[in-house]
Parts: sequence; structure tokens; C-alpha cells
Amino acid sequence: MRIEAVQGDITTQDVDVIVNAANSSLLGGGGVDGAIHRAAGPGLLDACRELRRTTYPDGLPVGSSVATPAFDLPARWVVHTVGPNWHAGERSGSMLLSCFVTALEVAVELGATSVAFPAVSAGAYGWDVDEVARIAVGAARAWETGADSSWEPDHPHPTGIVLARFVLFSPQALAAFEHQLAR
Ligand code: AR6
Repeated sequence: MRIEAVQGDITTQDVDVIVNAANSSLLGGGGVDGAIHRAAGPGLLDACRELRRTTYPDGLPVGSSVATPAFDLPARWVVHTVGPNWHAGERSGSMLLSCFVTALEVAVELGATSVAFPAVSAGAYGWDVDEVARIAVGAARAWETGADSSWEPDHPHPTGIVLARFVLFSPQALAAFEHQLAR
């Protein structure tokens, strides 16, 4: 499994899964959520409304993840996760860790091999991007080694995931992730 960081727009990523930094309503918003809904087209909002109706009448809890098709995006699925909101006092690293871990779990259930993540909670939700990078890269690394204790680097990963890519909008966010990857 390769773990990498690139600067760019997550909506253009040609991977199986892109992760959306959504909110509990699942009904869209600004930032990466707005960009994903615009690029995916109206089918995405319909799918999210259906999830609310059938599965999450009270909204998707913080730290949880759920999949929809990706509609007009190059990706096959969007996995929506809800990061903790620093401004609302949600400052638990385990909540943010859970976003990355549950998104990977959902991706595996889908049979995905490649996943792109944004810097969940590093925008409107106000987390320090260095802290997001530390938790996100830590999650991917722990996932890589922890999913199967018999797995060795350079062998196919038992979960089927071959690529975890962090897609960062700003040079500053890219630098934060590159710093963690170099450690
Ligand atoms: N591709 C990659 N990264 C992006 C893109 C993009 N197209 N657009 C923004 N970013 P945010 P949050 C970066 O605010 O902090 C929404 O309204 C951005 O620079 O999108 O988890 C939701 O509906 C930042 O580094 O997500 C929620 O209400 C990172 O993505 C709330 O914001 C995350 O910023 C979620 O806040």
C-alpha cells in the first residue's frame, strides 16, 4: 500500500473512493463538501437524502463514514465522513482518527483499491492542519501494518487497498502532510 500526499482538487482524482469532509446533515455545505457536490451533480444530494431517510434520520455521527455512488465524478464512490468541529469544542483526536479509519473500512467493504482523502476538519471545522496531518498519516500507517499482522511491506495488502492518497488544496497543507510522511 502506497501512502502519498499531493496538492490538488480531490474532485478530479481518478481513484475508486474519494472521501468527503461532510457534516452530520449529509446535505452538503461549503469547502470540499460543496466542491464534491457541484462536481458530482444532483444525484449525490438525492443519494444523501435517501441515506438520511433510510439510515441516519438524526444525521451521520461525528467520526463515522458512509458511502454513496460518485455520479459524475471520475471516482466510483464518495465516502462521506464527519470530522470533529474544533469551534464546537470537538477536540478529541480519536474522533478525527475514527474518520480516517472508518472511511478506510467502508472503502474495503466496497472492494475499493485506491482512496483519496482531504484534510478532514482542517477547514471550516478549524483543526490545526499539522495536527490533522499527524492523525491522518498515523491512521494510514497504523492501518497498513495493523490490518493483518502477517502482512509485510512490498506484498499486496490483505485489505486490497493499494493506494491511500492525501489530496491537499494549499501548499501549507501539503507541507504538513509531507512532513509527517517523511518522519
Ligand atoms: N479538494 C481538496 N481539498 C479541498 C478542496 C478540494 N476541492 N476544497 C477545500 N479543500 P473543509 P472541514 C480543503 O472546510 O474543515 C463544509 O461546509 C480545505 O482547504 O472543506 O472538515 C461541510 O459541509 C481544507 O484544508 O472541511 C462541513 O459543514 C480541507 O479541505 C464543514 O465544511 C477541509 O476543509 C466541514 O469542515
